[in-house]
Amino acid sequence: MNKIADSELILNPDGSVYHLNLKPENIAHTIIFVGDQNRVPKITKHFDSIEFETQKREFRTITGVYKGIRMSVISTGIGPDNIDIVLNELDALVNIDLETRTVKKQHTQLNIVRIGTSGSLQKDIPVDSFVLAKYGLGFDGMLLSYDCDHVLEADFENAFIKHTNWSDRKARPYIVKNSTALEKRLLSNKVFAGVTATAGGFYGPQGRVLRLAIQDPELNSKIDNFEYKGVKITNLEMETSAIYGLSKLLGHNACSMNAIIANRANGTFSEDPYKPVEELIIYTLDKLSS
Ligand code: R1P
Repeated sequence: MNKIADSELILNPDGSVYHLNLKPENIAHTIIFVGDQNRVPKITKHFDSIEFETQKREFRTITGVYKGIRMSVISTGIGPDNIDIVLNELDALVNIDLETRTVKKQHTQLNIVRIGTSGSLQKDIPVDSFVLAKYGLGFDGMLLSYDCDHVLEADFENAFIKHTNWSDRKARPYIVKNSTALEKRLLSNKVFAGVTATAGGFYGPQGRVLRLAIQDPELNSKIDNFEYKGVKITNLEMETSAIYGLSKLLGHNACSMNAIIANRANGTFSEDPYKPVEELIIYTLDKLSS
């Protein structure tokens, strides 16, 4: 068995994984991701009990029990680069023996649900609504560093690239499906469903113009009116495609839920963005425990 070198899987002196500061016993197998570290206690305040808490940089973890289910809530910070760290280190906690630094024979699967905030790209998906991502569409290119063709939706990607006349100078967009099992548990008529697009930045990469011109000013409207087999691109944020891609590669289940706090199609922003986030937290906890 190949031993993973100290430089490749970095552990802290106490044996915890380098960025997340976690040991295997600190995490549950049902994990909620949020972007903002201050959103972590907004979820765990609903828990019946808390057993563990830690933070390093933007990565804050609280583990406890909600209605009899052990869960961990982890903040990922902003962006796909952070998701690369979080997913790989969480997977190492369950699928690598940290003592021998070898991959375990028995695979452990995690259930990962993101509770995020996002901007809608469709006029009819208003602020304060919820969106579930059937697919993640990555503009960030992060996943493409991995051997990943087998988890990608190639026909869907090609249709999108053709429709948008995507520039070769930018990373190729990639599309990955969610976990159908988690979608079944989380979807209802209170939730819009579609493709969540993920950008590797907040301003230019999402088509926002302040002082800098962008490569394709028409891109957001081309994204709005793209449709593939009846599925539309609903919203734009910064984590979902990376979560879906790495989860699928590593053999974990993932589903991403976003509270819509901005509508990019009509230029509106929620009057109280904390309200839909709080409502999505309660909705998601309820669905995960029923
Ligand atoms: C940008 O403001 C951040 O907010 C959104 C984006 O994906 C990005 O992380 O999500 P979170 O509120 O979950 O962080």
